[in-house]
Amino acid sequence: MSSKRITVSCPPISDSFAYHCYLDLIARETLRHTDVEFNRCIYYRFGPGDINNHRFRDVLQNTDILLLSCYIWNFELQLMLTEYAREVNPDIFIVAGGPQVYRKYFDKFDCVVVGEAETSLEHIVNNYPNVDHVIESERATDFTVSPYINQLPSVLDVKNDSDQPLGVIFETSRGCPYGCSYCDWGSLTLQKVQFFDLDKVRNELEVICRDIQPSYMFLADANFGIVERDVEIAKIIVEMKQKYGYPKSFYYSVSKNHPKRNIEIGKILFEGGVVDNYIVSVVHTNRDVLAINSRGNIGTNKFKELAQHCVEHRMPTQTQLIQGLPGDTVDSWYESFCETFEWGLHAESKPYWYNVLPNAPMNNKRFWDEWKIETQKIVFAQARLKGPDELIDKAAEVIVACKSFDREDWIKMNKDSRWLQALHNFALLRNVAKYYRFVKDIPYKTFYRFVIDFFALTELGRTFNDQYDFYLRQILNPARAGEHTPFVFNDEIRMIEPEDVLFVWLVNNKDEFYKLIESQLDHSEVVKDVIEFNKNLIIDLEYNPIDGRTIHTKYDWLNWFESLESVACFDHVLLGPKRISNTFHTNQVDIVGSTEWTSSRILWHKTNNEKRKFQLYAKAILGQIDFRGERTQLKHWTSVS
Ligand code: B12
Ligand code: SF4
Repeated sequence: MSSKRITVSCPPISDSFAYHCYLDLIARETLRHTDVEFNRCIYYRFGPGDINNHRFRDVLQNTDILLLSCYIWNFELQLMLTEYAREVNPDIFIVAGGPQVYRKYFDKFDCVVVGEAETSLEHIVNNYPNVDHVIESERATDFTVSPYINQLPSVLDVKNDSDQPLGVIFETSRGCPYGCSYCDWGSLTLQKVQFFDLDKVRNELEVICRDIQPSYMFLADANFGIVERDVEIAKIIVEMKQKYGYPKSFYYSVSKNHPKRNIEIGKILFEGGVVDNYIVSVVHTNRDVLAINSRGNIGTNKFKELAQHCVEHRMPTQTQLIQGLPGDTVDSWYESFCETFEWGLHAESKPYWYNVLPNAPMNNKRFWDEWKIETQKIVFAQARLKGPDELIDKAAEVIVACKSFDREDWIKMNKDSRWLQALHNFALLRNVAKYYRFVKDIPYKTFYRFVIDFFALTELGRTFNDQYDFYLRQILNPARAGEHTPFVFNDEIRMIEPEDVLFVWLVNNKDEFYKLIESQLDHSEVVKDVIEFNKNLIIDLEYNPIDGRTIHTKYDWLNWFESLESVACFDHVLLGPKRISNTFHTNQVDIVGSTEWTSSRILWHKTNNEKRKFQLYAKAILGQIDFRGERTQLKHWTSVS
């Protein structure tokens, strides 16, 4: 009997940010003692054009078993491929697995695996077509062999075949003991964590960094830092970076508890130049909201402690929040956002929309009925898309209303988020707000509520609010569900996120913006001076490193804010800065991040082409979406008086 031919299809989220072929390697490794041969996997994105042009005809006609690895970002593609495969090869046997396969679609496939591939594939290959339609695979327990080491030629084959940077998924454990109701960690939440053999981890890392040399390495562990040995693993990753220069960048999900260990790991990776910031998965700060969504919470003090460690190590943070959780309201969302500032998390904040995952615990009738959940199919990640193919599978089912907030509230929450990002994260008013917080004892939520409400009455603020409002209403329109709606601002489609648009709009009108602020805050000399200081820190399109920038201050702001850099959160009123007139100058040309992804040069002064100028500015100042709050301010000053 001739051996069976297998093709794995696992298109990544984007070709230019691609984690290519992990499932292909797992399948090859799991079936290494079986009489099978593999075609090169479909490791890239494709569209209807590829199907119509019969790009996959030969490979599918030469396939006995097609393995589809299904995620939110490729499911439409896999369905398209399934239909086409049956057309060109009626005998093909199609097996689907992965977190996005759900009951409604089971009949499209000959076999569906719920759970891990390692414990189901051999059975399927040896027995098909006589296998159950739905297989609930057993938990895999043996993780001593490495797909990367044993299947190295296949990875290198994909790497050579692709003209895009290679990303690899890497694991040191599987499973998560928690059960946040919005999450679907490959059906492995509320599960015992299986830890991979440490020698295997080390050897695998060596092969990945020495031989594969990935641009991105994504650790798929649910809670890195959950055990002491993760510190050791972090050190190994840094050791590899020093030895081989790879991975160029590394991404991981921080364990929910163990703040001390998490910080230790964060510091090792940050100082080792593999991560740019420390990700704090706050989700929400309100305990009731967290409880409704089964998110076991970390005490406020633990977050404050964590923020304090981050400032001491000069490690920028990235705060992850989820907007639209059942139980949330406009006020609690706004307060939650501002509370993270109180904890000392000032740089990038990422407020994600609540994306309903088909296999998440919350996706049951009881919860939906209880919370009267309403969703809308929204094409998100709307900016930075390159072409129409990128739009396929970017639609998500987003919670836009429920018992605790309606659609109008959802719009309001979005507006508040964009303003808080632009004003605080991107630092348009961060210094002024900090002065009010630490010297005048005005909480961030009070300060920003006043400012945001004030701007809503101005022409400047309304110009953004009205257009953003229009955009949000378009995406909420049931008739446009699932349609791509670009954000049009001042007659132009914007390829940056709405918060970037707001920031750029205010920066381009910065004289007016700061004048309006000055008119509203108290008119003392010191407040005027801190506003002027904050204004001068902001890098705008007019900044030119050849001439540089000179600032005159009446108060000693640079030293005062520098001393605040080691204090994360407010606990008592401080004295303001000394009144010392000073002049500072900078010719700063570099934006220095921890890795090459977040480091860049200021280059826009070298061109007179307005469009190009803006592209260079956006790339340097807004470019790395995970690190925006650290890039908008001039940081390197020398005293000239
Ligand atoms: C890496 C990653 C990403 C990368 C992209 C990776 C890529 N390939 O391009 C990035 C960071 C960009 C990303 C983004 C997002 N992600 Co993500 N991501 C992951 C992560 C950490 C690893 C995926 C992985 O490869 N795991 C390792 C493999 C081995 O595990 P596995 O996928 O579970 O596969 C096993 C089984 O499912 C099964 N299996 C899988 N395929 C097949 C096929 C066959 C034939 C068989 C038999 C078995 C089988 O066997 C495998 C091994 O046992 C997972 C979490 C996790 N640890 O799994 C989330 C995860 C996949 N992401 C998730 C989500 C929600 C998102 C976002 C929507 C988040 C957001 N709100 O922005 C976005 C997507 C936005 C979009 N639509 O454009 C969800 C699930 C989504 C879904 N249903 O597909 C996950 C599970 C995390 C979670 N919170 O619940 N993600
Ligand atoms: S969000 Fe994180 S902690 Fe919560 S269940 Fe998912 S993987 Fe586990």
